[in-house]
Formats: sequence, structure tokens, C-alpha cells
Amino acid sequence: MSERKDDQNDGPERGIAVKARPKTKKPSMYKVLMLNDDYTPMEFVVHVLERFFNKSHEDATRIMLQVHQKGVGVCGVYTYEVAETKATQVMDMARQHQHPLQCAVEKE
Ligand code: TYC
Repeated sequence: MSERKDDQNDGPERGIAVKARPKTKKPSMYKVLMLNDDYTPMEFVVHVLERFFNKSHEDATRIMLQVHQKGVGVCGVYTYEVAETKATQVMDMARQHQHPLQCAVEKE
């Protein structure tokens, strides 16, 4: 039967192949905040920042002192589940050592 003009298969396809690019969204990012208190030892806070947030000893000390002086500081910025997991891990470890150290997660 008759073929439509644009559907003829009488030669190689022409033009540039372009990969389909479905719309994607970057994930929202969340800050893990650390709160000051009067009891958690400074060295414990520095250790937590090194262990859970991969900070150098110098960066960990700087962040700890900022929290100590200003009341709050940012430990790192992550996707939601990673941020929640790190905050929970820090507070679990603090509780095991009977320190009141608290973290919070806040949307960036
Ligand atoms: N303020 C605590 C002290 O003087 C040290 C400290 C720093 C505690 C940061 C918590 O998130 C914190 N021992």
C-alpha cells in the first residue's frame, strides 16, 4: 500500500543522534549543625568532627571553637539521609560516653 512521505525507508537516517536527556533535579542539601553545651569535652568534639565529618585536626579544632564561642556551627553539608545518619551517629556516640552533645539537621 502507500507509504507516507516521511516514513519512507529508502536510505540511511540523517542528522545528529542526540541522547534523550530526561529532566533531573539536583537533590536538596542539608547542613549538619553542632550545638554548644557546657559539659562535652572539647577533645571529644574535635574527635567527632575528625571521625564523622572527615575534618583535619586543624579544621576540627576551628569548628569546635566556633561552636564553643558562638553556640552553633556547621559540620558539613550532605543529602538528607546522609545528614540524618551522621547527626544520629554523633549523638549515639556522645550518649555512649555520657556527653550531652547535640546535632541538628537544617535544609540549606
Ligand atoms: N563548651 C564545651 C566546653 O567548654 C565544648 C564544646 C564545644 C561542647 C562544642 C559542645 O558542640 C560543642 N567543654
